[in-house]
Amino acid sequence: MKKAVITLLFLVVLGAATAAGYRVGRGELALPAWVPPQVTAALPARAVTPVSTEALNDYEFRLVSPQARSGEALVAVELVHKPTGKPVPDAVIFARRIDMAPEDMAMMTAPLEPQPVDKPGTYLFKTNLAMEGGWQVSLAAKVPGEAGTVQGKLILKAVQ
Ligand SMILES: [Cu+2]
Repeated sequence: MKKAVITLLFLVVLGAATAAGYRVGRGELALPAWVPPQVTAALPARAVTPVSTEALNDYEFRLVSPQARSGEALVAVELVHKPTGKPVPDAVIFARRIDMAPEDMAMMTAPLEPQPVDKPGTYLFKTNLAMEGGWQVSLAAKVPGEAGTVQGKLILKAVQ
């Protein structure tokens, strides 16, 4: 009778220890500070959710119009999620540049100032295209819910 109680107790403790070990392995349970570092080092590395950069190939910047009037101009860009064809609102464009790289004049730049726009997924910029010809719009953005960066290089033609 007494032996049966001890066996049962042993099984309960073993079960609890196994469950705790499983949770430590999954990173759900932190090890207490008194566990020696050798033990901590021997444990397998916790599974880290891989950061997918591939997903960002699903996004694309597109010029609403491939041409603009030279001089002061508004440039409208749409950010599209290609698999669904849907515009992507609320992207944070953290880098932007416009220059005449297509005409071998990469040093010739212009302002590219974000403007308010009421169409979700469309991003509007004010610029001044001092010269007719090809201009390259370079953009880098963060998309809500995505870890990586969306980049775009778009060719805009300034016409008279
Ligand atoms: Cu130029």
